[in-house]
Amino acid sequence: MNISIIGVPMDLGQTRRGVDMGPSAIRYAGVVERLERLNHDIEDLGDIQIGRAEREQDVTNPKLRNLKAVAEANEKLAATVDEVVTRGRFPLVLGGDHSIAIGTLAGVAKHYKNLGVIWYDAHGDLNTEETSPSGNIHGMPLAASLGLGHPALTMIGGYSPKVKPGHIVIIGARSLDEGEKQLIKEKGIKIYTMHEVDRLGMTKVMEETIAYLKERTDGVHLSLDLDGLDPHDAPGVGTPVIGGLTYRESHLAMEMLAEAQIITSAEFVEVNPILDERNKTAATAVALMGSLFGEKLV
Ligand code: B3U
Ligand code: MN
Ligand code: MN
Repeated sequence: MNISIIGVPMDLGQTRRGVDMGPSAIRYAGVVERLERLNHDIEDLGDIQIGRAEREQDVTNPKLRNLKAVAEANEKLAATVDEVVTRGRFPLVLGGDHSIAIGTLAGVAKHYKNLGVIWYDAHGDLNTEETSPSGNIHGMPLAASLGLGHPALTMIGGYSPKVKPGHIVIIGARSLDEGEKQLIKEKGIKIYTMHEVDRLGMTKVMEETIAYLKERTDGVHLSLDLDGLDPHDAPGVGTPVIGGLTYRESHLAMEMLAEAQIITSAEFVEVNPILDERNKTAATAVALMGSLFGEKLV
């Protein structure tokens, strides 16, 4: 595979500093070497520049913190991702907080008629400024990609929506706000909360997810929030939630996706080295990328 790595040192989608160092931590954990060992062609495009003005906390609208800065960075990311896909390469985006999924999806979705999305996360990220309890945009990217919320977010890349509700699968959810629960029901979004993961097991969850998306979509974006994993395995995240997906379940999920060959773009987000234990979360992210891109145990 021809893979292009794009770093997004963005921490303005939430209020805990440090997640802007995620791309550095993931590179330090050896992502390029790991994927090169699997005989992929790797191009590291470096980081999207987040300007100085963009880095200042703007709370003029507490319901949409740092809206302008987040929107500007996402426009840049969308253009870069679009260019990577146009060149026939696989975009691998390193976050940064999850608000950057808006830009990744904006860059990817125009290349597909029916893009599928796997949202691997403790949260639904389906809030809008009306339903968000925090005003943090990292809790809104999936809603924005569905065309819901502020036009500065929904119209990134100049079009909306990026994805249809019937083409999304959420995996690992265990912290959903009331507005998000309503939206999931109303739109019929497929979701495997921790309840279903425990009940069915990860094998069945992934078999069903793969079959569901294969039937409906012509490409699948994997948006993996490290807080989908249990804090024991991924402590370096801004909003840890106990009772999460294990290291082993997550590897199995990545291996099954590799085997199914359905993933056409991916992002790994919310790695916060300041909150981490000896770069454990970044190392976990890199190990999962290894499995996603074809690493085998024997
Ligand atoms: N749902 C909450 C919390 C949250 C969302 N995403 C993360 N945390 N990482 C919110 O603020 O929207
Ligand atoms: Mn998230
Ligand atoms: Mn999350």
